[in-house]
Amino acid sequence: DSHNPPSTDVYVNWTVGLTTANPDGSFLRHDAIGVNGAWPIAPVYAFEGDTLHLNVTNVLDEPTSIHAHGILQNGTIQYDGVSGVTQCPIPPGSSLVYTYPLRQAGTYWLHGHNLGHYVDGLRAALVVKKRDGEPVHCDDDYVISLSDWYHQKHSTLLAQYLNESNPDGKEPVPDAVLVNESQNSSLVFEPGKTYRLRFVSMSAMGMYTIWIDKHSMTIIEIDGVDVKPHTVKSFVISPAQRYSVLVTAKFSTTDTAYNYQVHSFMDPTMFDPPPTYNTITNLTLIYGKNNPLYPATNLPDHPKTDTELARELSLVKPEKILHPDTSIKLEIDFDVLSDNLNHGTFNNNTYERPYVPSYFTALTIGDEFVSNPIVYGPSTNPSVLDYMKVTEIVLDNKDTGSHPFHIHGHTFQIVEINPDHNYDPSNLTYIHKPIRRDTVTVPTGGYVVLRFVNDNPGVWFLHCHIEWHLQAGLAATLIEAPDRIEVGGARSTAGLDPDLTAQCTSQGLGVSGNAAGNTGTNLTGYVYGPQFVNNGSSPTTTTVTVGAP
Ligand SMILES: *[C@@H]1O[C@H](CO)[C@@H](O)[C@H](O)[C@H]1NC(C)=O
Ligand SMILES: [Cu+2]
Repeated sequence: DSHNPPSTDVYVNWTVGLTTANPDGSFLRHDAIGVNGAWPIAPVYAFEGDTLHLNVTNVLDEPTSIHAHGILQNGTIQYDGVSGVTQCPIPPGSSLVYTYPLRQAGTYWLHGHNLGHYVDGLRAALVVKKRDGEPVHCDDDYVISLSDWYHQKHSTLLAQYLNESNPDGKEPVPDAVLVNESQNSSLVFEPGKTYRLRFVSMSAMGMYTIWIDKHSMTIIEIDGVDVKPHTVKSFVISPAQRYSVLVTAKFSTTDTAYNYQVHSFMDPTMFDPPPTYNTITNLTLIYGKNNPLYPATNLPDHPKTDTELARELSLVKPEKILHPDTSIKLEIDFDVLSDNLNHGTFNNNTYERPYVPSYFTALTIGDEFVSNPIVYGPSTNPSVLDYMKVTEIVLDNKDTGSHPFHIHGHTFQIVEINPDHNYDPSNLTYIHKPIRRDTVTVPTGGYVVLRFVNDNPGVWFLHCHIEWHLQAGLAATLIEAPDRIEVGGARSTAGLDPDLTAQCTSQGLGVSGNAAGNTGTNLTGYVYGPQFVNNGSSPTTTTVTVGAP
């Protein structure tokens, strides 16, 4: 409506450093990562059409970077914030101003994209409101973040996880489940009003089932994409996903005499051994500050999963199923590789960060080689996509856990999702009116087929959003329309933010040439990731890995 301000520049200053945090009240951490000396980090709010200027100053003693999850960065990929893909991480003592227009209304989040920093706390919601008013009425709008919390630093836990003594790849078990980064958060509900609750999962690993005592939820948005209102009792949200739901407050005096709880249940069976504490954390909806709590209801029986919602939800702007020009099949698995560590793999190949960020390779390698996947380095799992063609990606899960996959630079149609068996081209049941989102859970022993138009030239990361699995190499790069990748009107690094190139150089990392910093396809000196050996059963060699930390 006309009350909303005209497009503006939104300036946010984040000095990223260590801070104290004790969100579960049982362990004071001095090495949490916060912003401007505080944690949790306040959400960032803007209107569609605004330009965000996120000035990040790194006062940690290790490099960092910030990604805006779900923001498509069309034309602004230099600020996508992925270390090793679109930039070298910001070194200690340096700053980078991430500058990009916010063209998409919806619920997003900002998080560290280097060294698992978001697991240590470097995460915040990013809410972009529609300038002309939301299509669905609500009286008020709240963010509810969901996260897991560890008492130890991510790097300490990572060293235990990626360790020869952990050949099964058992992930670190969180010490607490948080809602709005707390275990006793609350929101005020006024009788009869309708609220939009924006659930944002900032989880490192946990999947949460959400329900509210005696209140139903009407889903209206998934990952920044508007869907037709669909009422559910409960749903499952995976790491990095978002759901906006409408909830209408009770108005009868019998009902408003109570306060009610929003429950977030983390499935303990994902962990080995499963956590023994109560993995349900609640947020209280306050109708009156002295009201008794309405008796808590139990975990509902069939919470809606990605698999069901992909068929039950429909887009506000319906789309027909896209017909693919190219299909890329990625088999997901975990194996002990040649470095004796358990890694995530696509088609038996694990991701290893290149010496030159892949986007810089695309800008500098030259016309003759820019569309040749070899120049990006075999250990970046590169796929080259042609401009305006339709890409299909089959994520076929051969692992015994489910994995939430995210693609940077796109929302994608989910045209098939099946938890019952692995991919079989002769046995597919397509979803003809697909939804779109940017993060999808690939079920255990099942698969997902997704499709999108190659309309966003750039180098986009495709990875599991379980942060442990990303660090274990479950990632790939999409080199999209490389012949059209340019910055400041040219395919060279001259038009880049000069801080980006300076920050690579100051850390001894490459800014031009192929993945090894050479010309053409000469990969002399290229550091491959650890290799697949005999089904991982008998590792023989150890690969020394270098690159950005
Ligand atoms: C949260 O709600 C659940 C029931 O869903 C209950 O078991 C648990 O004790 C509650 N937690 C707290 C801290 O009240
Ligand atoms: Cu995973």
